[in-house]
Amino acid sequence: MKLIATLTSPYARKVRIALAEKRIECELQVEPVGVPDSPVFRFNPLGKVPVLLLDDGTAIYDSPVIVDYLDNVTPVGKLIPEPTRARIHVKSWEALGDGIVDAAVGIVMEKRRPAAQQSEEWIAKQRKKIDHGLQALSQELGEKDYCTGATFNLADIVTGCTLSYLDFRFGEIDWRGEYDNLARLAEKLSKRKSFKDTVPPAA
Ligand SMILES: N[C@@H](CCC(=O)N[C@@H](CS)C(=O)NCC(=O)O)C(=O)O
Repeated sequence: MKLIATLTSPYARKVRIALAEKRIECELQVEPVGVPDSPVFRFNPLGKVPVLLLDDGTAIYDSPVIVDYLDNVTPVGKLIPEPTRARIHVKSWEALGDGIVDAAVGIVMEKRRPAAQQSEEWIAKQRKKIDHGLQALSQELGEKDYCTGATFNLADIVTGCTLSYLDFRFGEIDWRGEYDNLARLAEKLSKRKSFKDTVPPAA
């Protein structure tokens, strides 16, 4: 099994942390994305990472599908609970975290375009999603130890990757100053080996 990824993708980091937490061995293949002849198109018609390549050549994407698959490969370190309501709660949390990252990645891409082609209005619209998303994450977390209660699961992985991506690309967003509870959670998560081993390299 092989994971096609970049070292800076927050979606790929989610999968790498899930692999580590579940103690699943997987080769990492780093490939460039966002370039016209990216080799990733050979595995994913959308040209996006992460892609999980199974030994029989099957390509699995995107990150929520990969994590769902991995969680069923072994019961070790279950990341998504079985009961429907609990499962949907965790998956909704994943959708929220990924949605914040979608907006953040979108802004990063927009700012790479020539200045004259950038839309301030579009950037402001994405920024609103980030701000509202952070508020929702904090409200949902409340005073709990982990996102959905007393135990670590996929919701925590996604939240940790999301907050860390904001640090990585948007140092000016002071989410720690605004949300004590998110700061506490992020600090706790950053001590896990799976998070330490997947910190993105300096930009
Ligand atoms: N919904 C996808 C998003 C994946 C994604 O957008 N990955 C970015 C890297 S952070 C990418 O490959 N971008 C290249 C492109 O859009 O061409 C997932 O969760 O896997």
